[in-house]
Amino acid sequence: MRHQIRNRIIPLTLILLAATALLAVAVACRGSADATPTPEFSLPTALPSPEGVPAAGAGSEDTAARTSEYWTGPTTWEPEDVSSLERVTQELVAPPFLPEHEQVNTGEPRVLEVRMVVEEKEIEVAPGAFMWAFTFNGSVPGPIIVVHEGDYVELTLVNPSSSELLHNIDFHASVGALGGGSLTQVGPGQEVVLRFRAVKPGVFVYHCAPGGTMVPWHVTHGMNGAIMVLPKDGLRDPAGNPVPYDRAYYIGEQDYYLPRDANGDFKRYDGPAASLVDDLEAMKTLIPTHIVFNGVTGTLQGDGQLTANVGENVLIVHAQANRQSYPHLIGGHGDYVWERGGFNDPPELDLETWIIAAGSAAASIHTIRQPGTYVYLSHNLIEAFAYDAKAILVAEGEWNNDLMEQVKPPGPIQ
Ligand SMILES: [Cu+2]
Repeated sequence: MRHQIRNRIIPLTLILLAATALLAVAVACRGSADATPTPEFSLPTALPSPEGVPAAGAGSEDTAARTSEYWTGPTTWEPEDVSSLERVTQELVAPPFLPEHEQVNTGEPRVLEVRMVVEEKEIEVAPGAFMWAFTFNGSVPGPIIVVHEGDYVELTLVNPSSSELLHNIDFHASVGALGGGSLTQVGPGQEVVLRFRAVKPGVFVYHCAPGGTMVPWHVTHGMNGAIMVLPKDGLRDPAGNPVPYDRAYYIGEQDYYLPRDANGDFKRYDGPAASLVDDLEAMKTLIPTHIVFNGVTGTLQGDGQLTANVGENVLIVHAQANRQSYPHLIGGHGDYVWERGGFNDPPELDLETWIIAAGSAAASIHTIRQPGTYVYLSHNLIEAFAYDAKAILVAEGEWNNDLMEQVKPPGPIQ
């Protein structure tokens, strides 16, 4: 018996040795073909200890902290000196509005200071459908930041002690450290300051990304927003001519996955973390229970409808942090559309519908030529009307019969 086992073990050992040798050769070949090591990113799912969080403003003596599991940056590090740059505080505002900003700013780069405070709060997504939202500054989506290419964004992220959960922020507009996610982990009662340079002009998503399945859990609980990085000389058409906008709106499209009880009713929970287990099951169906614009159903309709005047260029920034969307303006067009969000790309002209990829934002300018009611929606019409992925835009001004006229009103067939 023992002999039989030994007879099996020896060939097995040989096979394992051969496999190991082959693997070593494969790794060596890969290493010579591609000298850049594959980075291994992993984010902690638990609150880091205070010593594990890199200290703001610390110098090279902080190397040990910065090479901890929360930081994949250089092994030596000196703070960047931005003391000579103008500092501006940007007062963030609730969606669908944008903070005060200039469309053109060809001056020196600036440091824009912004402040975001986490707020975990229960919202009523639709009548009878409650959810604990995880928010930046209390809104879904979080506020939009507007800067110019080359500017620095200096964010103070505050997680008040009233929170239950760890949060952070991943800026798709930034470079390094998982979009800042690994440098901004803040537990309840902590704040952190992150500065990054906006080197790519365009519209970009930001979102909370605390690691693992916490990432989609936080994002689908509303913890996402957008930043617009304008070219220094403003938006341009494909020929390079300026395309200024007269007003701007910001839409965050949100998919929610709310758990139901045995009767099919939406469940309600006592606190932010209580729904986690049920939420993970609901999320993994990949079938949203709600798809809305700006937090809850109907936000951009009725009292919240968007307004414009005939003759204006209306800019709409539309972000979707987790899912695709198909914007369309019923009764109009996307006169200029930066479908993938990058302002280094010339805009597409005169589109009927465009696509927003999951985890991105698009910018579109609509020249309003007729008064009346427009519907800005996702042209998956089930998502627009059976869910509520839509906004109403009402324009005032003079009707143009040359563009459209009802030649004969509805009446009996003659
Ligand atoms: Cu979060």
